[in-house]
Amino acid sequence: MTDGFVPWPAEDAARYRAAGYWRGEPLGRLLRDAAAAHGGRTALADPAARLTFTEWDTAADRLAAGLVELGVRSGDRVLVQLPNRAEFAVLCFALFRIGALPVLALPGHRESELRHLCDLATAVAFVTVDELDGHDHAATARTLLKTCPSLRHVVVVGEPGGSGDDSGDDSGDGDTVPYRALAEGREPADLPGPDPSGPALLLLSGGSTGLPKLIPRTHDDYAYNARTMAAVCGLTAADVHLAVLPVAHNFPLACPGLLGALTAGAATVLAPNPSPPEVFPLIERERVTVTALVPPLAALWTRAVEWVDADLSSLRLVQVGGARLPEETARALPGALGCRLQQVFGMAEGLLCATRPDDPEEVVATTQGRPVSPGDEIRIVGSDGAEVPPGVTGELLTRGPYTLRGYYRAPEHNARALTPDGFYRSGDLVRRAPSGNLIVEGRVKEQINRGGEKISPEEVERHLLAHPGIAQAAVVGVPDEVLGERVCAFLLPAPASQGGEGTEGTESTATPPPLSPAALGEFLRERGLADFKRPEQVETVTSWPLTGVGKIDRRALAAIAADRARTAR
Ligand code: OOB
Repeated sequence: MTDGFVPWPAEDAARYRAAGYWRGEPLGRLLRDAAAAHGGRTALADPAARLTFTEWDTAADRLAAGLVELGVRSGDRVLVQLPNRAEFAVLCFALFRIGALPVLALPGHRESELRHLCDLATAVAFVTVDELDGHDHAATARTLLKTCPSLRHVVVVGEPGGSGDDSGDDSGDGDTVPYRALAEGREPADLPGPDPSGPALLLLSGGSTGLPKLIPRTHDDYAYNARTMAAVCGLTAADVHLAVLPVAHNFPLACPGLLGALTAGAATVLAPNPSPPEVFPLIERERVTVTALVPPLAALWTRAVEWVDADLSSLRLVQVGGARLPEETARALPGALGCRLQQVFGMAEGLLCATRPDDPEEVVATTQGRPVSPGDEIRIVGSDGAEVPPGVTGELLTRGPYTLRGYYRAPEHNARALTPDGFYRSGDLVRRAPSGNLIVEGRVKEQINRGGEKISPEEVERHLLAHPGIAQAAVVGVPDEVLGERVCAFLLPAPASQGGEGTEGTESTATPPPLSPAALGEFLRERGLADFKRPEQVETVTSWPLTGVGKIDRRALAAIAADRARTAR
């Protein structure tokens, strides 16, 4: 089995099989079965393509043959960074069929994150798009190809030369190939099916300590994940699922998402852009019935019905998760969008909690639901590790048929992230409401949740410390009305630049302050860090508030940041 993968203990695996959770079917078979049952019906739609289940199935087989010809083998890792378009779905299934593991990067990731993922997974290939949102992904891919030792091939959807090709050659070092050349005109190869109990893909963790970790999801566990969420949402072949969040994320991918829709014979519409003027007409045109949003989008859509004229009457269920949903939005959304709301408290590591479509309004508006599988085990513990009395807030620990038993290639981290008996420490603070539903109260992990996007303060701090003007840095999350939290960097300037004001809004406009958010943003962009991790607020300090044990007091910093933002307004 793949090195660096922690399997479930044999007795648990046997239990999950006996209970029927794990069916021993590789993910590739889900598509084969859907093609057999629903062949000629629409399965995928994006602005450029429309595929039936049969077309999707055949395209995956052909692409698999092309990838094998390129040298991709069972067990290989392939870094994937694609936006919401049909190629993503075709590629994932091509890789599932080979038994190669997609490593699912988000479209917002840049060279720094991609390099880390490539090196951690020792990826043999990187599949990306030529250009997206003004960023030349093909150029980044070429840089990685030169500098990541494991990387042998880059596959580009679109023009492999990239818009800003400065190499002078015709994009040909032989290792960069256009996606269409791999996909077209091939006969399906005869591939031995992968072991369904082994890993099928690697999802990204939000990351709290340092750089993102990789989460191995097996064929068995991920199929169960998708099927269970499809059942919880009551998905049928009559549904039309809309992916508006980046589909490489677990939520729109498999909760129930693209994979859950597939298991139900429902179509998935892939939207490149979640903004209401673009997506509402799409909902009307495609008669979308179900979609997944993060809280800031849920709030935006709820307000946008006032100014975007479209018929949203096909919508029956909107799922919201990824971050705390304000109760006000939870109460307003169903009326505004004319559908039911489902709160989802989930994690790429596994556990999914959700309210159910027939729950009382009060439960849906005020809780984050309950585990979706009878196999999910939950413990809510205090700082001493002992379970807290019912109704008391504590850290959520969980174990179950689709929750990881270890991050990929991370034995030391795993020793801390999981208990000796295999419970995953979520880092989330929850309490159980009398109804049995969980309420997320906060977290103990050092992570910033920016509207559902997870940011590791340590990762951003490491980049900031490379700045010559910065001696020390601490990055914290500050409450934000729209995003829930925003990123604030506290900086202790290096001696030479001390006295530089570092904050915005100073009177002198002649020389820009050296450590302004804009200047730092540019610095971080040059270092290849994703834009969404850039500090939106920057504060300079001359000393740190410390906790009782002498560590930087991040809570005090967050309070200072909120205070300074208030007075700066
Ligand atoms: C989802 O997955 P991740 O891996 O990006 O983030 C997981 C973390 C949780 O541990 C929790 O801290 C936070 O995101 N979270 C929520 C939440 N849902 C997730 N915090 C408060 N309220 C919620 N409803 O975010 C994810 C994965 C699958 C489905 C939905 C979300």
